[in-house]
Amino acid sequence: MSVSQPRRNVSKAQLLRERLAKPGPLLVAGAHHGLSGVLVERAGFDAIWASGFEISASFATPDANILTMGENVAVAEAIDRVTGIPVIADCDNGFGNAINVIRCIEAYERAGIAAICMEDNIFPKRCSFYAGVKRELESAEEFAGKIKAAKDAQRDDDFVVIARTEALIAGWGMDEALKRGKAYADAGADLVLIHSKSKSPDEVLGFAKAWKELAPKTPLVCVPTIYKGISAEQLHDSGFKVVIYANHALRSSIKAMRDTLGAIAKEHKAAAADPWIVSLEEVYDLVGVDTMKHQEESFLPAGGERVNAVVLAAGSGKAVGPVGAEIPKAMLDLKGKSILERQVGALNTLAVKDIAVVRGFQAAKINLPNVRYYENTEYETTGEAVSLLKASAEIVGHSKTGEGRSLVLYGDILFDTVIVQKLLSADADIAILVDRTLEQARAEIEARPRLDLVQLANAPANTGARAISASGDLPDVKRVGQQIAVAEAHAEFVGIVMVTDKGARALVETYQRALEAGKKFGEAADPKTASLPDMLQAVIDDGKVPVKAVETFKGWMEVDTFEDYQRAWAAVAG
Ligand code: SPV
Ligand code: MG
Repeated sequence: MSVSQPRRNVSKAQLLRERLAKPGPLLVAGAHHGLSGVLVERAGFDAIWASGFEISASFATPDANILTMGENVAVAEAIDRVTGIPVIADCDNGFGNAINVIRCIEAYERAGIAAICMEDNIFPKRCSFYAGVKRELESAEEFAGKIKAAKDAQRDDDFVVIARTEALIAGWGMDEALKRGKAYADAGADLVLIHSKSKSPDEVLGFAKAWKELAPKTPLVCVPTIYKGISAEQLHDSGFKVVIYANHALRSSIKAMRDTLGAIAKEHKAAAADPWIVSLEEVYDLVGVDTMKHQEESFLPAGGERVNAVVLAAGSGKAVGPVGAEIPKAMLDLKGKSILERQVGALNTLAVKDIAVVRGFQAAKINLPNVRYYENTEYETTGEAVSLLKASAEIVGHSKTGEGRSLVLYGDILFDTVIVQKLLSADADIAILVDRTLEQARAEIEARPRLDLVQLANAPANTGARAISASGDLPDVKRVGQQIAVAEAHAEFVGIVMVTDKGARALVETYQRALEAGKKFGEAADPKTASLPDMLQAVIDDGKVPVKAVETFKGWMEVDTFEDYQRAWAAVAG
């Protein structure tokens, strides 16, 4: 199976023909590079207009045949390469006479372009909208010859040639426009584009009305840039098959770039740009970083360490209040993305793509793609330990060599990737992330119920400076659980554990033994209700595999109460 683009057995030209044969208007939007092409496709348009206006502007040059044919083809090809819908390339006037057109068609067809559009401006042209510039048209006869040359030059029968007349733009009147349109249709144009810079659509609507009598078999194309109030459906009802929104992606990007740069230049702070920018993750998504990762897995020699993750997400959001009453807590929305989606995104940026989620309360509501699921159907009467046991196959023996590492995390926490990166670099069979802010904020911690606290053996001096940068000897965890007095605790358990295969076995086996024996386990009276800290404590008490602490100062949030939820909303990026 391909891990990149889907295999295609129809050409883009054929695809365009199929789309043209469907009822209703064919919606097309302009692009000027691969990325804007991808955005056009994702917005749901039928085809992409490789706009001369946009491409010229992206080079900061006027739309006046200043760029060469080669430069234009290269951009159209770049757009076509990264998109699955047809590209209709704006070829201006074919970059010369009929002889130039022949090479132009050859170049665009070779580049995979489905259709080209050629206009009857002389070479060099001037953009249809520039005021006060010299505007001349070729003779209809000369331009019809260019259309004939184009149709003769194409190799794929499905390749589409659109002829565009500028007669209305040049002020030569409706009769001339119709005469030219008809001459180009007779010369073999597959479609005819009538361009207008009138503020009212009446001009193009008048053309379309007359066209029905004149050349009903040749569909019409329009570009409603200046007469912008009319809908594609209205245009379609009046006789237009193809509607091109030619330059809006470019113009919106100029506004966004200008405002973003203006804000940074004014405030001298990157955060000033936040209102106008997308997240880095959105960029990764648009450029296919995920696909590249799959390709790396499929085609690069295996090496490095494979890390997987198990998210314990069986609980409900009831404790958070009415917003969470009817959903799993992990599915609580934070500015359009659930906690779990944010966790998966963060894990993915850490190259942890192999993710399993243990569901329980309202399991069907957790349905993210690219995640494996386990069910703890007894979530009401059991604890995290039972949930983790359901997914124990994920952490015990997850790598064939036994060298892999696994993360186990609560489904209600948000975290900075850097702290998990630090956990992953710990040289230990079991390491847990602990937040040492506690030592500076005991009063605040005292006020919060049911916190998982941590006591360290030989706790190192608590200096924030060391917390993120330290490597080397990690302190041992002596106790972890909710019954530790705050005054005796050194840290708070963040809810993220890293285990090697050996660590995973210790964690699972000590718990399994306790379950079989059915006696008190850690702080849990019944081992069935045991928590993740109870499992860790059992391993510590067993004394065979040390549990190490990796320190952090904040860099994470737990969503346990409504106040937490509000704080999380304020903290996350949209
Ligand atoms: C373009 O987008 O380059 C076009 C359409 O040709 S227009 O700018 O309206 O002429
Ligand atoms: Mg153009």
